[in-house]
Amino acid sequence: MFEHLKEKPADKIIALGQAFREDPRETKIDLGVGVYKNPEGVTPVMRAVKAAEKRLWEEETTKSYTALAGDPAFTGAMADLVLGDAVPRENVATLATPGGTGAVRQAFDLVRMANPGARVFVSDPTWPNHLSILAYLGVEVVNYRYFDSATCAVDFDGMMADLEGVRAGDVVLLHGCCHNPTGANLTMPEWRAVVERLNAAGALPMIDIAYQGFGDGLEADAAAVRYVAANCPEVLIAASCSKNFGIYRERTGILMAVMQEAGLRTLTQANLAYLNRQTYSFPPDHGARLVSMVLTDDTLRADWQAELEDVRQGMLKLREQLAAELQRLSGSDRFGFIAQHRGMFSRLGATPEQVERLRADHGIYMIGDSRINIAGLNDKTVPILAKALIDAGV
Ligand code: PLP
Ligand code: TYF
Repeated sequence: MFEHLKEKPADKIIALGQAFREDPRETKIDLGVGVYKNPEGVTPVMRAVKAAEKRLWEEETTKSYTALAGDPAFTGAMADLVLGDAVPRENVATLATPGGTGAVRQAFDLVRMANPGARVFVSDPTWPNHLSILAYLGVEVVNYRYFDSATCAVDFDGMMADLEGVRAGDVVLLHGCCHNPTGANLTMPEWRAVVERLNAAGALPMIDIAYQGFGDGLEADAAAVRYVAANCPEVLIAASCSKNFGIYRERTGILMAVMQEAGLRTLTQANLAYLNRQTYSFPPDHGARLVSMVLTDDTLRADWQAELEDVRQGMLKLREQLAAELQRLSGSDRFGFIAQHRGMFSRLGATPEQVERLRADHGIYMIGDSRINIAGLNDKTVPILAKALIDAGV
């Protein structure tokens, strides 16, 4: 049977990580996969997570199954973190999932189940796994313009023009904050215009939020998703705990379906649980339990927020350093966008040839579309990257 299998395209981000590991040069710099690294290049276990893990080891009395939709303590705490008081909880159905990717997958599956004809509009560019999951599920994808390569900012006019094509029942995927791969984000007035457009068309917004706390802060990064949740009849939200809790390998995420018609909640909740049952039955609990412990214990939560804030400030500082160094070397403001972008990523606007030259000549690894992971830098490597970019003619 296996001979009938076809080759599958590799994940380019993961393949780049492999190439980096195989590069023998000591001076190499990894700006590839979106994993936070401290200035020493380490992805640490966050202090509050470590403390929760210790407490869990001492206090946990059973590892029996939780619930198909996950532990309510986790889904409730995450709904609070993401939604704040934007919508009453009787209007929210929740599903614990393996990572944000699990939430994205279950969301697309729910869309297909509820409306097999739905098209999903995605930003051009978007996270490659959005596209690969949609293709796998056989859901029709429509791109909307998002990034202006000349300014490295959002092409909002292009985006709105393309959203004119949205029809009733379509889904429009938006990044809640810290857009991956560009780092360019909508302003609040722009979010309001998008909501007005989608509501006029009868389309459903789906928000993927994988970096809450990495952009402008925990509350500020949730402002858009809260606005959309409060102002649209139905919204899907996929949130990841991988980055902001640093628990990548624990696979912890949540899907939320928000509806103004509270009478639909029981039906929607049952369908969410059904999706988990068909794919993997009970979702993983270890990471979810750590998250709910951290979020509901005042001391752990304060320490987690302080560490997350240090991480965020560190990335902002690197952005400013890189923008300033590039301004100094180029004698122009054309790299100012790096300090404007938010989150882990910036798309620099280099050509694939320039990206390849940076790798071959300098051992600097970034994604082929010139996305860099800001957290891959430190005080010493910022000037090295800046000089290499100018040398490569970026
Ligand atoms: N969505 C986006 C845009 C991401 O960048 C990521 C990245 O890691 C995810 C979702 C999901 O991540 P995970 O499945 O590791 O929680
Ligand atoms: O975009 C990134 O780098 C992160 C991490 O298949 C990631 O979202 C990359 C590839 C992948 C899963 C996660």
